[in-house]
Amino acid sequence: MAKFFDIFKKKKKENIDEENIDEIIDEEINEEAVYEEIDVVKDEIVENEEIEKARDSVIQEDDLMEQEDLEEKVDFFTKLKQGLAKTRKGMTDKIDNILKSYGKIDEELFDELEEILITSDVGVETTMEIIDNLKSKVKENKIKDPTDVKKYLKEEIKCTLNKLDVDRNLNIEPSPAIILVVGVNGVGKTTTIGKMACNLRKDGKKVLIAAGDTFRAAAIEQLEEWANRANVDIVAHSEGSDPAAVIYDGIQAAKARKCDVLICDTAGRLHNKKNLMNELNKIFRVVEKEYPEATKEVLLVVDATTGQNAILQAKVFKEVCDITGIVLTKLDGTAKGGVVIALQSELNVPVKLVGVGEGIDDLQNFETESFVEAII
Ligand SMILES: Nc1nc2c(ncn2[C@@H]2O[C@H](COP(=O)(O)OP(=O)(O)OP(=O)(O)O)[C@@H](O)[C@H]2O)c(=O)[nH]1
Ligand SMILES: [Mg+2]
Repeated sequence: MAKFFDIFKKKKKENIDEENIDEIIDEEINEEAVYEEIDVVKDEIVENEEIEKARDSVIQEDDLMEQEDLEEKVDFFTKLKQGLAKTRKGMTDKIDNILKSYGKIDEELFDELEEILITSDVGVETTMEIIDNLKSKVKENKIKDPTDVKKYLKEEIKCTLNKLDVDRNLNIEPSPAIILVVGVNGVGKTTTIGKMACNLRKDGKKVLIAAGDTFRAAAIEQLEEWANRANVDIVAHSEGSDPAAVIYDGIQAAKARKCDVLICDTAGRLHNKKNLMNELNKIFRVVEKEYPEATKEVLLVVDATTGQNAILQAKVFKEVCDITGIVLTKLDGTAKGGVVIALQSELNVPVKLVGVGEGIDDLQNFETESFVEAII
């Protein structure tokens, strides 16, 4: 650019020496135009440089976000795998050993696989179905090597889990939404609410918790602690007060504070089905009357370490209320993670979240693909 200016300056001097006024005038007019053009070019260069700089920073930001997404995904999968370590040991290692120990594929091999699935809490009916389909696939594809059976077994399990063609995302759109968390005592309701509140807040949602378990004082304090950890607000009454009244107040507060999601804890220790039904019905009536515009999610929390009992509980709750999703907690504490498969195939309710530890980050969305890859 400097060279360009020098040529102009030189040319101007030469013209004055020749004392050709017209030419000088013409030249000056041209010169002015050229200077103007140069200014435009300079502006364009600056503009282009700025655009390039902005583009570079966007690209860098995108790269960073992609990198973060990838890291989060890797982290998510590692955590899931760690959480499912016991199940992997109980299921995968056994399956691998059986497949390696057989020279050919026969009826006995299928019997052994069947036993491993049943003892991992996949459930008798579901296991039979998986093994029958596996037999047909092995025959169809003329599989001869027992170690090749694993790939087909994985596919069959994925197929069983995917049979339920539903959205596994929490039912919280459009806002406002209300999530009722139900389940028997000790399964992990309060812990799940804390973890879920934290995840939703991180997703940019304004979250409020209602302490609907008024059965014991400690339950309210425990939930308050989780609300603090998750950095969200909580509405609570004192011990022994009416749970439906707490939910009522929670709804009014959620409306006044323009919350996106209201998460309600409930008491689990109701001794019989009639009691449970009465208590939950009262809460549901309050929700219907006071918050008809809210998107509803009814999450049943079950404890994976209780195995077949978790399925029984789910069946009872399904009769009492409209469960829209299941949270399976304590998957990290059991070798029988196969219960996920039984739950879905026997109840036709999607497992939406899984608990893989006691920490605030230990609640994950359930994804068929990563789950099956983590256990088998
Ligand atoms: N390892 C493990 N522990 C969990 C998980 N979820 C909950 N827990 C533990 O299970 C215990 C019971 O959890 P709570 O959240 O109090 O269960 P709850 O259903 O609210 O129980 P009640 O209020 O008594 O009905 C606590 O010690 C939790 O730390 C999980 O995913 N993994
Ligand atoms: Mg609780």
